[in-house]
Amino acid sequence: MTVKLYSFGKFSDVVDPSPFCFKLDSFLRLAKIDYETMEFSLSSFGKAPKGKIPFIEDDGKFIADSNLIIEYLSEKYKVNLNKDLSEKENGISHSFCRMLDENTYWVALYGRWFEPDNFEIVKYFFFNKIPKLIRPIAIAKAKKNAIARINGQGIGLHSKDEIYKIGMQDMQALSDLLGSDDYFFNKETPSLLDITAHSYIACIILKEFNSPLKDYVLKLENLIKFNDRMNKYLYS
Ligand SMILES: N[C@@H](CCC(=O)N[C@@H](CS)C(=O)NCC(=O)O)C(=O)O
Repeated sequence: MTVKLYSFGKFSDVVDPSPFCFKLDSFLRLAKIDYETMEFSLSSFGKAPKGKIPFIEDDGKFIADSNLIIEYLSEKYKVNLNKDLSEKENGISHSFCRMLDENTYWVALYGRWFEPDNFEIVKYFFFNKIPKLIRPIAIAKAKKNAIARINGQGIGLHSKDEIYKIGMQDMQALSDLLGSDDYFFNKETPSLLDITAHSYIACIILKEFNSPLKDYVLKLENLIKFNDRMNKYLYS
């Protein structure tokens, strides 16, 4: 049975501009699960069980949230990407994945929606299929929602410098944890933290977007080499 993956789809030279969708795509590849990516349109949000993307359809069931989907599929297909991790490594992996999904993500989102040049690209990618007449209304509504979410989460209440510093600290911690290893925890093959970290690094350094966070990450040589290694492992 083929899993249907509802994501945003290819953007620039990455499989998806959303780290949640990117991570899930990497998981499906690594786990060798048969899947097809459904074409994105704004109406995909209408089908989304929790109003967010990604989600999957499997055996007639719709399941939302990248991490819950990974848990569901890992159980169903008896896959454990963290099988070689010790309890301590598992604990560290869990904390870093949460840091990326629940903290770093918001800094990246801020960069996409609040840097005017980046926002022009966001507008084009997400809204170019919407009829021209109603496009400005759809964009204004989406921006209002993004501001509400960013402020509601709390990150948007900080100054621009503070926001980027928060993201830089996360990426520095990731770089420190990886050190000179090929994969996190010096394993032979990627684990959950590898695919999660890869999705964030790749999305932050996308050539179309610019931000102080991107500039910072580009200087973290081990993360850039890791990004290349993961691209080769999964996407070439
Ligand atoms: N916890 C969710 C987060 C998914 C998420 O925030 N997706 C964003 C796109 S990157 C979204 O759908 N945002 C639309 C909204 O919040 O209205 C996951 O891991 O899948």
